[in-house]
Amino acid sequence: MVRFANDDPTIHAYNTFALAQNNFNVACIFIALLRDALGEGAPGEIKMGRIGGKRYLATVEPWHGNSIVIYEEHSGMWPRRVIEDGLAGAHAIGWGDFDGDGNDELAVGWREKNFGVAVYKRMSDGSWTKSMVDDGGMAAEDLTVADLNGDGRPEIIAVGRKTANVKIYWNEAGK
Ligand SMILES: [Ca+2]
Ligand SMILES: [Ca+2]
Repeated sequence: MVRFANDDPTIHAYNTFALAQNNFNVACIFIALLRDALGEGAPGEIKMGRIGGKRYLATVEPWHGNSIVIYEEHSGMWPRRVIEDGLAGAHAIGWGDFDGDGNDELAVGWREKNFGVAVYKRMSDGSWTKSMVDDGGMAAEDLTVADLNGDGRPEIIAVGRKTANVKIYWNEAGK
């Protein structure tokens, strides 16, 4: 189970700062710069992770849509699998080994209806489980994944448009 610190009110207050709407672009530039620093590049809605030594491509389909789709490395055509189809305005994805088991999980943010951030994990039987990271506090416009405190466990950094905020979800897995 991936556990994040966003439910801790102290950490939450310390790490969360509301932005005026006209500062939203500053937050987006921050994310873009962080991505450049990480060499993550573009586009924003197709990202590659690794599970069991295989490459997995994650996409939002359709563009800004409701589904999260995974393409698993395979000889010939890569099989397509819809792991989520109930989102609204899905807009942000990022891979990271959040629980430290050597395999990547997929962080997803969406910005419409019951917006939020969740992490999806591929289980050994091929199914995917969903863990909510933020339920209703982040109308995610974009997110990125980076280890900000150098403990080897990546954090999730997300920016919200409708919620006009930036949050760092500190990764407390294994603590
Ligand atoms: Ca993992
Ligand atoms: Ca960390």
